[in-house]
Amino acid sequence: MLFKDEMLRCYLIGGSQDTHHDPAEFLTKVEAAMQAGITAFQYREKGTSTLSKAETLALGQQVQELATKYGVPLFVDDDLELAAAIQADGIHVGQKDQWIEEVLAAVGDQLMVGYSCNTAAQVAHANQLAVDYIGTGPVFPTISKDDAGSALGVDGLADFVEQSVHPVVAIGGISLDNAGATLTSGCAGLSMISMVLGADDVAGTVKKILELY
Ligand code: 3NM
Repeated sequence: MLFKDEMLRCYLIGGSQDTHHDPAEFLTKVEAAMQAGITAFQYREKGTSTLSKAETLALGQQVQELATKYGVPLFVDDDLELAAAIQADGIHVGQKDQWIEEVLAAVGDQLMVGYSCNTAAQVAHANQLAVDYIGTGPVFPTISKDDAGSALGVDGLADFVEQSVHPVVAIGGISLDNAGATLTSGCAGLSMISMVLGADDVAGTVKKILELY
């Protein structure tokens, strides 16, 4: 699948740890979000996830079926083997994950590749690489990642957007209250976990994000 900047507009991230460790609730919410029009989904079993490797694969296969049904580009966080096993469209690589150069050499021709950048030096490094997009944050304090570091704020994000040759998807603490302000940074889109997976009205929340464009 060819990468398009529009894929970053409403980019949902999540795994079973983000829905009270309940895979059924996770799938229900992911399906509602896909049906409502999220522009990409990243499957991420991480942090406090309690799933075994086999359970992660089985849930990933169900996510892949939903992504195919709703035509949503599917990324996998930091696991090339899993990405291949569920025929994902892309891989997202963090600074503490596998070396981005190795991932690009292995699958850069076959998969879309995203890369997390949290400092100006990391953005400068990404500018030298053939990644499709960078994820930059945390823009605001987040409850979803223990080691996310201090918040950049919208001005810090805007500096990175200006510096980056790649489209930037903003991440970290994005809510309906700050989404509009975040977009003033010039970022290509918004990625989120808790705003959508923690919402009672998943579809309504996704639609409100899409209406910002
Ligand atoms: N990466 P929420 S912040 C997965 O700053 C992730 O790189 C971050 O979750 C980074 O939308 C984050 O619930 C968690 O704040 C985002």
